[in-house]
Amino acid sequence: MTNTENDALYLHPDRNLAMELVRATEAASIRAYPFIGRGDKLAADGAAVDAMRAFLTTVNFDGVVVIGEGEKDEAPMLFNGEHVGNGRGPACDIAVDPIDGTSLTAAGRQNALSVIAVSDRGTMLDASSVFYMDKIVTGPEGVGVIDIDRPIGDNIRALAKAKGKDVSDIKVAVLDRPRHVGLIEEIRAAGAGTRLLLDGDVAGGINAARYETRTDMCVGIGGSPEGIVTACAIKALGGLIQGRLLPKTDEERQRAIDAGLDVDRVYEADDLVRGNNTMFVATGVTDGGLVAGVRKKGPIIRTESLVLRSRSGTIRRIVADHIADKWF
Ligand code: VTB
Ligand code: MG
Ligand code: MG
Repeated sequence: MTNTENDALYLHPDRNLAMELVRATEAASIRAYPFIGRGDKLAADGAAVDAMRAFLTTVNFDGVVVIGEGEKDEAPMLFNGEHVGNGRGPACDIAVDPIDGTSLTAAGRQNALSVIAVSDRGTMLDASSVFYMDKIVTGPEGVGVIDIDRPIGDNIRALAKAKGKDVSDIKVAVLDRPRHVGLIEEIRAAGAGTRLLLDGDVAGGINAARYETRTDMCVGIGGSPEGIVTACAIKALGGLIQGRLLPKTDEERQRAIDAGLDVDRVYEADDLVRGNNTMFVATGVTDGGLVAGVRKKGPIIRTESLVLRSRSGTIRRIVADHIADKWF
């Protein structure tokens, strides 16, 4: 081995991990394929969870699930604290969402993704005791400019200025929920436009941070697991995320406090996931703005995935053809 090769290994001991993990999100998407549009979200999720879990056992790493399926989507496995991977290789925290958008998948709607995020062991915030998080996500232009505590109109104007855009050209992604009626009004009153999401604020956040999309910002209350996962992606893409946990009951608030969480604090990207070694992989389940959904083309199943690594600052798009006979 040459010195350069040696250095490369030393500097990037887990460089291939992201590329290995993408197999697990591909598998989850492929297994979810027969359930797209079939009206059974639990069956879709179950198939994706099984596939992801099976694939993860073959991956060279020692992962502990910090954000799992259990609590939120009532899925059977990949629970918080579960060890995944073959136990050899880097010690990591892992966040999984075998399908973000199980209802979208069951309905045959767009924007369902299979997602994994990984960071060094002990760096991911375990926010599993609180279901919801209020968040704001933008691209790099928002850093030092956006403040989740200011009125949305101010943030929109500040971002427009930083981006050199007219406010009327700013598009803000928001989950289409009754709780956001007021927020949506404020966004429009500021002169910006909304992109209402049925589900899937991970994809919404990533699209807000990517430079070539039509979304400039993603705001509002979504899942707190999705907030951590988004933070992993944002670290790789560059961009801003701020989040505040939002317990709905006194009991939930107390559970958060007992878990060492600060429900008044604004968590920045570096608080949601520490360090600069985050990886994010996602494969499309159904078509979306981020990646195409899994599709069958004759004897082939085609998947499209995104692989982000913060340390290298790379964004890879991977299209894979899988021989359908081997899967079904
Ligand atoms: C969001 C959305 C997810 O949960 O995080 C949402 O991005 C939050 O919960 O796709 P509500 O549905 O109660 O608003 C999902 O819809 C499902 O994980
Ligand atoms: Mg899910
Ligand atoms: Mg989800």
